[in-house]
Amino acid sequence: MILDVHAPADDKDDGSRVKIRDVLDPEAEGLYGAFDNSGTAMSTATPQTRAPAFGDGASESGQAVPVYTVADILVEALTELGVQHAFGVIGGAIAPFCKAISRSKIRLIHARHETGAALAAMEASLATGKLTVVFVTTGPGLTNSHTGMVMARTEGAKVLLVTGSTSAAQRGRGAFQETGGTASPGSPLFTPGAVFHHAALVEDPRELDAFIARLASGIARPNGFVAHLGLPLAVQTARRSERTMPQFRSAPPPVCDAAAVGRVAELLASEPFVIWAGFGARHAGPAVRALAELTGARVMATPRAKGVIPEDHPQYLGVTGHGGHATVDEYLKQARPARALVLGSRLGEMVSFWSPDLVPRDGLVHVDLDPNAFGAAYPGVPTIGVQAEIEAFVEALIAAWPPRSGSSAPVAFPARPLAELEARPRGPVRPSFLMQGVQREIVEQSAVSVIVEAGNALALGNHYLRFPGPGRYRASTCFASMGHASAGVLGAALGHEKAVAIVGDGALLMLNEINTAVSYGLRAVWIVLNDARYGMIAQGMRSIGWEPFATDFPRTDFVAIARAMGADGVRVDGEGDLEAALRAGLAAPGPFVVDVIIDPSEVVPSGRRNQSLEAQGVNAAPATVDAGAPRRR
Ligand SMILES: Cc1ncc(C[n+]2csc(CCOP(=O)(O)OP(=O)(O)O)c2C)c(N)n1
Repeated sequence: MILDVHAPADDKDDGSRVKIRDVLDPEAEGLYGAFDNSGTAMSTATPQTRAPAFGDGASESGQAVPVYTVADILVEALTELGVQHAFGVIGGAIAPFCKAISRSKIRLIHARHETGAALAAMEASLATGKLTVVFVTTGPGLTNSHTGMVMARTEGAKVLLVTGSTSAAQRGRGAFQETGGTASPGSPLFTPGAVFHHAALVEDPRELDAFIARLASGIARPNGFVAHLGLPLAVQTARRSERTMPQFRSAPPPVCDAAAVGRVAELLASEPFVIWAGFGARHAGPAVRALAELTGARVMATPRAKGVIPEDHPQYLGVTGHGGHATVDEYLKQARPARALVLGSRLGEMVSFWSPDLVPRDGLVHVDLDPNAFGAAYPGVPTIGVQAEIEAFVEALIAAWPPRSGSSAPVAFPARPLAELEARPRGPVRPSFLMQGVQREIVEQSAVSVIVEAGNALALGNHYLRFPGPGRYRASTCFASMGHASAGVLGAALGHEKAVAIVGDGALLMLNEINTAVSYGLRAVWIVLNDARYGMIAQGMRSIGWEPFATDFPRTDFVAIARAMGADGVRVDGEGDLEAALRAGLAAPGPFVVDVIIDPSEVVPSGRRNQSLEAQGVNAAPATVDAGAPRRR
């Protein structure tokens, strides 16, 4: 008979701490034999073998001592670190960890695909600012999560991937979905590097302390942290007599030294400059606005920085890069500021298209936490790199700004309002008309967040939507996996009162988590650009002189799909129906699809993306090896 103790489902003190009792929880006991590694329910017979016990359950005096499973210890530590949500798909190899989550304060969201779970977790983290957990099983569970983890890294989220792995005694013997050890030699999935800031396969329960300490210090960083913890099944259920709680408390972000700020202030005050705000400035909205108003500098934003200063602010110029605004180029040509102050952007392709037109004559003052950003996109342009956290830097710059400096904006440059479109009586909905509707009915009438999908939605959102503040618009301009918005909207909905995804029909067919949203009653809305094709690909092919091939697919009825999965929806065949449909989406108490039949002939404002593809050799190799590397003009 086993006399050690176990943490039962309903036995909590303050709702987060696991209390210990000296009987074995029969429900948890059954769990060890309850699944095969694919998650299929099997017999619940009492298992013949038990995981090894760390802590023997009895002191020398014969008194029972508390013993905790590693899974419970980990979940308690994660709760302490602020985790609110865990997304994933359960399989046998991760079942004990999931069980521990299910009896904690952390909300467990059981998704339909690991990629969807990971993308939703990423968006939940970005919406809440909290570490979010992804749980997956061995083998395909782990590999399916990979895209989401890469995206989480590129989007600056705080995500911990917890994966089951094969217990040591079964490794190398053809274990089902075998993962870890010799089955994954040197795998980047278990190694810190381009995807994971930190990764470990914990073989001994005592290693957990170091992992949790590393996690605690990692999530204190201002620019995201993505970690992977592989837990063999036997380790999840192993027991220790001591819990491990994170002792680390966050340190203030690094600030650059006052002398460097002073030199930058002198330099920028000497001649007109423009502010180029990036994703890294998203938490520094008030400071960036104050700097602009103090100095008179105009502000341009990367797509992910939309709303850093209100997009109707008189000093705001517009968006750069994909879906960007001509007003930006026109201003730079007319006003000819001397420098750009870049705040928290790598200035990559979809943000700049590496265009020399966006670089003022004396180059860039580039502020970023990551020094690898300096000179990367524009290696030939004079750049002063300042390694600092953006808000702290901008506040220091304001404090150091020389009194009586002149305005940086000698050219009066009115923002050009968007044309007002009338609903046309027949024909499918023009994408521009749809976006006008989204702006009026959703952005201006509510505080919901809007997330745009990889595809035409990305350029449309960047170009047509105008946000009064930061934190309501999500777009991916780095990794941009289809499914980002269609699944990510679940996480965004958990962090806001409601979230709206603008998605292509192809993306929603590739990956949807509508059914998961129904399971949990999430207030997620999908506005579908239903054009029965991979529209961005078809338009892209045309723009580089190709006749589109293989881009069409059968028209899909997404309202029928939504209803079949327990959600609701409405179809929009013409522009006259749009307003009411968007209002219905906004008012819907649960998951809702607005299926909009789109006019595929209206070319979306994708900026220079297709020219950029040509410059990279989509039709022929670039003419010279120097092509695409802009230099000082
Ligand atoms: C996972 C993944 N595969 C392929 C792509 C390349 N890609 C970008 S947009 C696109 C087509 C999008 O079509 P759809 O979702 O129907 O949206 P539309 O452009 O028609 O609005 C493809 C295949 C991608 N971004 N992500």
